[in-house]
Amino acid sequence: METVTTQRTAAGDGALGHFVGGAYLSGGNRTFENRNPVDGSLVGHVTEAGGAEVDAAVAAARAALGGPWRRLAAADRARVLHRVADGIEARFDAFLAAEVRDTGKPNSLAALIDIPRGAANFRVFADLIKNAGDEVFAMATPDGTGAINYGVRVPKGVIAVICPWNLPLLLMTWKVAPALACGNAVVVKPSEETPTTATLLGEVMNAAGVPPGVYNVIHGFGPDSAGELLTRHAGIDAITFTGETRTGEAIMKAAAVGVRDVSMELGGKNPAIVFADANLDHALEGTTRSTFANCGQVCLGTERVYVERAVFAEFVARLKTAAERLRPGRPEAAETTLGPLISQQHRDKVLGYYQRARAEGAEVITGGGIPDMPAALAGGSWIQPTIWTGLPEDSAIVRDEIFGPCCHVRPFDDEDEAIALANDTLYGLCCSVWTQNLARAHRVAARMDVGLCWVNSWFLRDLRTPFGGAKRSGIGREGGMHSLAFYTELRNVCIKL
Ligand code: NAD
Ligand code: 6OD
Repeated sequence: METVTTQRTAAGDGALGHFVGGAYLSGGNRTFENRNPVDGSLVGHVTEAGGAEVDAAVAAARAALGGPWRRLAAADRARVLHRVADGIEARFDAFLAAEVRDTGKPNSLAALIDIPRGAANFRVFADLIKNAGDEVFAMATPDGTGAINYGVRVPKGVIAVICPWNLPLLLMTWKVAPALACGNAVVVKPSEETPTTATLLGEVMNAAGVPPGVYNVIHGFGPDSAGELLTRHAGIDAITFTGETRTGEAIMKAAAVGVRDVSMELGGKNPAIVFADANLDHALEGTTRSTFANCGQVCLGTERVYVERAVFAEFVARLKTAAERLRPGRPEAAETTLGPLISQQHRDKVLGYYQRARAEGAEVITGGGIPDMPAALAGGSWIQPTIWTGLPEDSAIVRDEIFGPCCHVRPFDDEDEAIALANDTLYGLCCSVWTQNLARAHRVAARMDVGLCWVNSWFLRDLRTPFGGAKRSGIGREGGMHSLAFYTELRNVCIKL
């Protein structure tokens, strides 16, 4: 493997390399293209890891496990992680530019959500590990002397972190921060669509004093490439994954060999329920965001909306107006409120659903195609925000996760019907319930088959709370102490007095 300079690699000038043992490396099977979804232009080439690079990254992480990181006092690790957060904030513009080039999302969105959350994830888990207490149980013994049990958190080892492309820095650091806080070493495999911010983070890790090998990044695809090589690697102790349910199933099979632990944050087909007693302005604002934010590419996004019949017509008309007000355009333009989809391939998939909806007789309230864009942006993967009504609940449009800026809206007549419709899905990630009736809010929340239930809000996050999905939306919970539980082995020490 050839070593290349940090500067060249992180700037995207030449092929983007892996970050292994604190240095940037090229080498691997081949390079692949990273394209900007705004206009299809080439962002740069990326080096795809083969077996040798994956071995090197895992070896670097294993070597780091024997080094100082895991032995540091939690407060000292926390100090380093705060410096990582400082480093992201100090290079805010570089992270913003990289994230926007890879994803095409508006600068305003990435500056408000993605990059600040990248830093916040490190601060939250740094503070949490510093203040985490341990369980202690005093017990009686037959001889009367007694015994004391206490828990000791030990790092799980080398964690593989496999990431999607929709919120690259946010979702990667959401897992890397608690893993490092607990004293583990990580090997990150960013999505092939969005490789840059994970790579840039290597520079920040070095500057913050994270020892070499604690944070590693390898690039490539999933099946028969870096992702599969990493998840099958015997040197990996646990796998944390965010992505599609089908990919999660493949990774769970890989994890079964060697009985490795998994955390799975998977797909969704999330409902919103709007009762006639809701504050309709708030429900519309929330549903506009939950359906169209990030061009619908949010796992928590709403693709099914159930609206009480008394307000159905008004709600649909106003959601249509909100969708038609969205402005696609260059990410840096202040008026841009809608980016493109991540790739032409993903647009083909979403457009396939748009065509299918028409063929199945949906009423297309708005959208359904590709917007007219200026010639300079014609190579981008632009798509219209789309709203349908009139499809049966067994339509693929209502059942499959589309992951685009679209939703199907259907009226309901009473609370029981709304709950039954919302729960009639293989997924169970989240829902939004809109009502001003407090008793109803509690009643409905108790009956939703989901991991996260928002009432009169959407994507309102306190990072100490459990995050994860029910049914095919995932296994396990991360967030707060739940992350610490996943990223550590809890050892019980029993001392006879
Ligand atoms: P994806 O499953 O296609 O890919 C995710 C990652 O897995 C990529 O890095 C990919 O290279 C890798 N991968 C693919 N096949 C693999 C294999 N066999 N072995 C190892 N690695 C493999 O998902 P995506 O298209 O990048 O992201 C969109 C999906 O992610 C949607 O389904 C969305 O709902 C889901 N998602 C879920 C959450 C959540 O918190 N539940 C958050 C964000 C996205
Ligand atoms: O906010 C988070 O911590 C989180 N995991 C969000 C997931 C968004 C999905 O696209």
